[in-house]
Amino acid sequence: MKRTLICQLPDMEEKEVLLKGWIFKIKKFGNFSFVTLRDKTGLVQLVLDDAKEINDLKLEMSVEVKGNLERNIKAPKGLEIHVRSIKVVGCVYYDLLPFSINQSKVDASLEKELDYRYFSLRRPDRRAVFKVQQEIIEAFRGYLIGRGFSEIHTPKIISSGTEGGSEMFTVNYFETRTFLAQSPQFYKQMMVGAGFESVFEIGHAYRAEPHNTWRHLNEYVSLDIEMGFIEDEEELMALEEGYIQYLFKHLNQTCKEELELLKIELTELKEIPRIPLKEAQDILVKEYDKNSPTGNLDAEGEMLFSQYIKEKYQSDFVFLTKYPESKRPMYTLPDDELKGMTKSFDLIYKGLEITTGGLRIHDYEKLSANMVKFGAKPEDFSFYLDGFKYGMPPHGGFAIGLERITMKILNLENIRQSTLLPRDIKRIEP
Ligand code: AMO
Repeated sequence: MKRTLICQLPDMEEKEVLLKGWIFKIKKFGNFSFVTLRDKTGLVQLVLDDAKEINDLKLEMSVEVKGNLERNIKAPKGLEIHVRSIKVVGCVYYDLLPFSINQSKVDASLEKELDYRYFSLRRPDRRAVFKVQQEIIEAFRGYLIGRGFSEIHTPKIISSGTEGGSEMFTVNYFETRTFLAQSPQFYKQMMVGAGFESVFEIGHAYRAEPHNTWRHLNEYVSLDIEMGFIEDEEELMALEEGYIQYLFKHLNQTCKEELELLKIELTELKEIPRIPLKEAQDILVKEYDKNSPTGNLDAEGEMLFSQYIKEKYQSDFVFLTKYPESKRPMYTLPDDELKGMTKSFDLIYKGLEITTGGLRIHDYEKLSANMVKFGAKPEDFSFYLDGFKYGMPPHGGFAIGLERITMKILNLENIRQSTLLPRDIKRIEP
């Protein structure tokens, strides 16, 4: 007999079916029991009346069930399975479950849920986060391939940093000290110059940031884009805005059940306001008496400014533009019309930066000079810099943090909730 998935049951006639899954709930009555079976597609009520079979069942065993599908308006979703036989195919070895997963409230801390990730993800609402995440990636890929982009995969073991600062993990690579990539920045630029013109990558990035916050991971997935022959950063912001509009429509089509389960409503996205950083800083002082660090907003500033934008423009998103040279990596293109500023931007979504992007310096001599200005030795970067000797076109790009955008779409409080198996300063297991 062929297996039926729980999601297929509503469209089937009343007949005998074979289901496979886990025992999610057991409710015993006098001479019968209701058992909820869970598979990857949903939940269904089983009706059992064999006392021995019922007594042998324990929560979370995996089982194969043969029974008759019957319609019953009193049953959840109007369906139940009258069980003829039930076979345990995955035994359990516990006295007490780590915590209960079949109640609406979870009786475990986030840390405990993460310790038992293989178990907590059995909750349909926890797994729903990752279905949404899967579709964020699917939409990213679909949107860009539809616009002629090529997907690339670049090395994560690298010889030098890309983003400046000291936030790098070292790796012993035979006799050499190497690093885990902070981003695919150099390689995505290199591939633009190599003739692909427009590329994207979905891959891990590593930051040895020594702080444990609700928005930082030490390993995250970066959705990267780079494109050649563009004139200004407005084109990049338009591309990202287009992606987010496309994404919201895609999620409403592909994740209807998950969004309902997680109580998320995604309304059509309007134009995203674009505001120079300096103006945002001035608004923060004027409206909230809030001072910002030089050349950036801090976490509180991002929150307050998002609040302001929501009230003024009814937008959950805002692009901050024109960051100062001193606060951007050495590859960022200075803005000739605004001394000391760059042609770069951040995208803030519900109080959190989810993207950095901008135009890059594409002229070999200017890039070498900028490296020196930033205190780097051009010869240390020759593997990257030399590619600029052969007609590198004007180009730019951006990167979206996958866990951050997932977290904000789903209104989660901590980035670890949108990370399958987080790596942070305290956690490298499971
Ligand atoms: P940046 O360093 O700002 O830019 O990173 C881009 C985006 O990646 C996400 N991100 C993180 N997510 C979780 N934990 C972290 N520790 C973390 N660090 C970064 C954020 C951030 O906006 N090369 C440039 C991008 C470009 O210009 O194309 C870069 O990596 O969502």
